[in-house]
Amino acid sequence: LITPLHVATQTKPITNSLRFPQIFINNEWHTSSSGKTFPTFNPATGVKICDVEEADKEDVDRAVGAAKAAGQRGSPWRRMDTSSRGMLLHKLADLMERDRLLLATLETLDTGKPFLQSFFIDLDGSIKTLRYYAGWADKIHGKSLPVGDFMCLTKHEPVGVCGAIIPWNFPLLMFMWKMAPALSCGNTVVIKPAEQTPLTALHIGSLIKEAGFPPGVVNIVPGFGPTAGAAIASHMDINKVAFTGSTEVGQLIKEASAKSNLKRVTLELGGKNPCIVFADCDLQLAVEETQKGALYNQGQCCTAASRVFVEESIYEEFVRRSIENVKKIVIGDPLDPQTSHGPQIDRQHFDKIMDLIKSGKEEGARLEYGGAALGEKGLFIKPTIFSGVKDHMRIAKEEIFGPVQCIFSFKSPQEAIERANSSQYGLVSAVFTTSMDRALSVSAALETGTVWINCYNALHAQTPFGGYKMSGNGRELGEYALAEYSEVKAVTIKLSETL
Ligand code: TXE
Repeated sequence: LITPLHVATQTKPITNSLRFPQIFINNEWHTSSSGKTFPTFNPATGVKICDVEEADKEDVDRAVGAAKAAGQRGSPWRRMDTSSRGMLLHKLADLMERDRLLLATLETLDTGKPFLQSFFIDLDGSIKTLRYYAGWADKIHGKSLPVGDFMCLTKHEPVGVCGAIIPWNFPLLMFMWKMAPALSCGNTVVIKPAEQTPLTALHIGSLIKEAGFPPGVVNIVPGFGPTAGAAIASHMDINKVAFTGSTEVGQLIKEASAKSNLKRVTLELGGKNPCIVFADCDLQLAVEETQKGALYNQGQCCTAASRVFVEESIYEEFVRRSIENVKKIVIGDPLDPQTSHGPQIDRQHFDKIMDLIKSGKEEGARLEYGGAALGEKGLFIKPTIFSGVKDHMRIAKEEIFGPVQCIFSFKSPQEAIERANSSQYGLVSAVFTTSMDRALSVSAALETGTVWINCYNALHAQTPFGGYKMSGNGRELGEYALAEYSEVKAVTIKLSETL
């Protein structure tokens, strides 16, 4: 059995491993220019883990200066053989494997997510993302295009300094989704982790240095959104920004880009993700996958299966089995390897979820399970199931980002598709049926960047991920992400001699 690093008091020994709760610029650790720090807490206990140096605009400026210098023509990073660039990414992945237990423990302490999920899902996904893009580093190249009396070459060049603004729900994984393709394409980065969860990002800083990346290639600026985050979004020397977070902040980032230097923007925002469960499906599979989709990571996923449409003839049985299934969830200390459900990230978020649960009850959805906090204090919410949910209810329209499964019923495929698509969001969707014919025609009609068939949350480094509509712009992961991190230069040569 894999267990977390021994944490006798849950804070003291682990803080000994946190040698550097500081700002990481040019492979060195810095205190903040303002002298300010901010605390990060364990959401399972409310206990402060440590204070972290708080980066502000001035620190972002220094980080961007370092990143710009590191990526200049003639710099060691720009001149590095592309295979060596890939080897550095592999080296970082090796170091993450070495420190996997520490990183998973830190991730669980800072986010409250169950330890085995940190260890197997977050760490596995992060390491695989690095190795996937390590493999691309020496395979990114252009074409030669014959055009009459000209020869045209295309070259794929780095975009330059890339900013990344990371959320708290998958701190390490989102860091890798952004940093790995950026570095693979030869860019330099300035990364702001979420203020709730800076710790694993900072440990990665120490591994970046140990792996041997030249100074300034990766810079990490822990801090808050309206200060450090906004400074990245509006910086004149940042050429691209990648953001994962709320739709509201996504709009601010695009606006800041437009008003500064028109930097490229990729956004991965919210979702209100529909699952369509047809009567001919493998019912138990559909029950388990849709529920895992709704409740995974305490429901704090942009991919959360937040609208489950079930065909009328199997609706009652589906609800009955969903209630049976939810009873298997073990709520508790996220550091206990038996635990499968931890606390929400912070009080503000907890209150938002509880308010939406209240609205579901008031608007007439049928509470089948949960619907309350666990205990008087703390941030734990019981996994919750509502049936009889109607499209006009707040729980049907707003992103809850909490452990709430909403079950709807439908009569015809046309109706299900129409209702599934009637959302401002378009991130992911899922179809459960044993008819491949139906699965393919329904997936063609769904307006989402990903459609899962008979599975859920099946994310892979090789597969592009991103949203339609207000779920975002651009794609992360896979070969598609490389285009987001490269400029294509056309070099045209006039051929004077025709032989
Ligand atoms: O997100 P924010 P919050 C959704 C989810 C959640 C809601 C609010 O519905 O309930 O958003 O969560 C930085 N300029 N998602 O408040 O504020 C911030 O510091 C630049 C979906 O945590 O968007 C953090 O690093 N940056 C989601 C990051 O943005 C700013 C993941 C995300 O924080 C900024 C998280 C600003 N003005 C929440 N303001 C997903 N898609 O997975 C904040 N930030």
